[in-house]
Amino acid sequence: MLTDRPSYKALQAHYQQIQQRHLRDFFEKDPARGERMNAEAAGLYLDYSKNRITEETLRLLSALAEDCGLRDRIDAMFQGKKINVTENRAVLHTSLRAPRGQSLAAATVPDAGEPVHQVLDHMAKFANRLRAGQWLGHTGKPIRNIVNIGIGGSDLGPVMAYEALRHYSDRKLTFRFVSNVDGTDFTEATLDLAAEETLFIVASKTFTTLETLANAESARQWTLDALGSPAAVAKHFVAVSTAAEEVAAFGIDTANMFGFWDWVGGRYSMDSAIGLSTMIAIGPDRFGEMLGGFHAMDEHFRTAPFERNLPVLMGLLTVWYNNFFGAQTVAVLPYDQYLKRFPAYLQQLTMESTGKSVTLDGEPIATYQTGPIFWGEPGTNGQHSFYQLLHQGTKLVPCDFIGFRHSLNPLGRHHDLLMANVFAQSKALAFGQAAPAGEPYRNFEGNRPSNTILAERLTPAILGALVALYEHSVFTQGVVWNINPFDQFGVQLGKVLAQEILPSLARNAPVPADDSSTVALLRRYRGLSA
Ligand code: G6Q
Repeated sequence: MLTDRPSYKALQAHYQQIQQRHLRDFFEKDPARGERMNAEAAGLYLDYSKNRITEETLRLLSALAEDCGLRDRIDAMFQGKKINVTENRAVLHTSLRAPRGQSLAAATVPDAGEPVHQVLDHMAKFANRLRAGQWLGHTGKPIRNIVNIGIGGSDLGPVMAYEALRHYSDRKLTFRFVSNVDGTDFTEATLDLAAEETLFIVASKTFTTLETLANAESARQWTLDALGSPAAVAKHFVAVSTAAEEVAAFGIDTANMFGFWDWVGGRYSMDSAIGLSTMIAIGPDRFGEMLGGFHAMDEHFRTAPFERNLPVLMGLLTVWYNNFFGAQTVAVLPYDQYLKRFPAYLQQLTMESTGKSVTLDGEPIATYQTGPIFWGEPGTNGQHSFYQLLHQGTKLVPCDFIGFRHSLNPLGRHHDLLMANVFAQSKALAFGQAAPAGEPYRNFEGNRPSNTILAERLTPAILGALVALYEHSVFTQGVVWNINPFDQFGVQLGKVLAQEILPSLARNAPVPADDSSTVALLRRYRGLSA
């Protein structure tokens, strides 16, 4: 067990020594700490000096990572070992962004080498045709609207990346994302679109996901209603999937299918063919730059010493607050409007990965906490809503601030106003301010930790580096907690029960014997008297 490790016990003892110390005190005793406690990689600068740590804390956290075998686990991932043990799969999203001929796993997992680039070439050919107005719909008009249908990992990455890189996107094209099985999602997304100019990308690794298939069926019906002929499907539907048979059974020509592999987890798939909508939006070259940013961070993670390794540092700091300070959450606060869906994306990446309570050896975890709750909103909006709790609440919420030196939309003083807020917020959180006499409600106790991540500007490469930073931070946390960050059995039970319940929603079906709450709700839903 993690808590039995001497390196963990050493951290517990160290925590007792420094838990009362204030960030004001850390900076007074060590005025140069802001110049020293930073690290840089792949275009990202991380200032971690406003954390409740000393050099000794970092040394002990690094020792914990060593003790937990992080170095070997990193190598095992990059080499394509089957580290997703519960699903008996390799975990090779890093091979999706390795330059041609450079996948470290290709020798053992051949698909992780050249086939990755063949799919990228296929995607590029398709994206270029579509962007040039040469992919024609059933009536001969060029496609102008792209609707991605997918959910979870097949939605959150594409929608986040589309929003994040909108500045670089082809404005002649319209992009929509449909995920929810709630018919409102599909209806609103297609309300103002002409079917003859609309292409659906059905993105589903398994091609069995209920929500996605229901939306894809409705999309097919919508297309047939407008265009009249089943032949239209071939021109208006493409698929991104690992399941060729299911794709063919749906009626999509597998020549218009973009494949990937079982070693790409859903929430780690935005740089696979699942990113087709991103590539159509920004073009293959910029998509390649994004992959380059991912790869630069991968190489940094794989080779940099732990004490200068951004994902390792961020992962270990998350462990520090989660396991020693009892922090329940982490707030991610991007000061960039284009990153408005980044916190939502991170929710899945982090919580589906580390929301586990069984170790890799199948032991229940009783003596320590695993994944914290990740949440957030873009600044400065969050400042006018929940930052109150960050500054004066009773909970400790470590924060990640993300900002850029240059705006993609320079407008008067806006960018300086925005960035002044980043620096002010992390300062206020760290150092606080004493209340005037008799006004305790004005007290800012401070000592609230944060990281600040800065980059030049939000480019495709920087987005790739940022996502890889969090992916590998999550990996680091998973290694320390001895859990599998690559499965998601927690989503199964609800799915199974929904299938069981579905028949009893039909008008004449008997109400099943069930728990009294479920029965009462079913009766209410069906309009039956109690
Ligand atoms: C992510 C999960 C999950 C998955 C969706 C969609 O890691 O596995 O969010 O991406 O359930 O699955 P399909 O792509 O198979 O439709």
